[in-house]
Amino acid sequence: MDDCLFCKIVAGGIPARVVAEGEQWLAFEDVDPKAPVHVLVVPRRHLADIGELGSDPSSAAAVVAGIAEVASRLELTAYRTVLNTGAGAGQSVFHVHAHVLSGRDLGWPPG
Ligand code: DGP
Repeated sequence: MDDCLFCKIVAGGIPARVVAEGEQWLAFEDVDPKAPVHVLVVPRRHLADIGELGSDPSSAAAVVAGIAEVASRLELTAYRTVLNTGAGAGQSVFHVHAHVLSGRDLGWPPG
């Protein structure tokens, strides 16, 4: 997708601090961190949201593997994974991404 921010990051057209990557996924630091650790895990393929991700089991599995790899690489013992879906729930970039948050107390339930 030519006008997709995260497609541009995946393609290397926009710089990002890459934490880890796989054949079908990329993990990079969020530019506006909400916790000491705030990493985004995205499928390389453009899929708008979790609904589209759910129709691509290969990419869905890749995102989950990416989350696990980030947690392992950063030695996270406790972390939260969030996928905002729809503007009303806070999604602002419509290339599905999992937020991986850690490094502070994470209250429950989330706001
Ligand atoms: P969401 O609101 O759930 O769609 O999350 C989008 C996240 O993307 C938000 O936490 C900020 C992050 N973000 C926006 N633009 C950029 C960028 O250019 N680079 C990086 N690394 N993150 C970005």
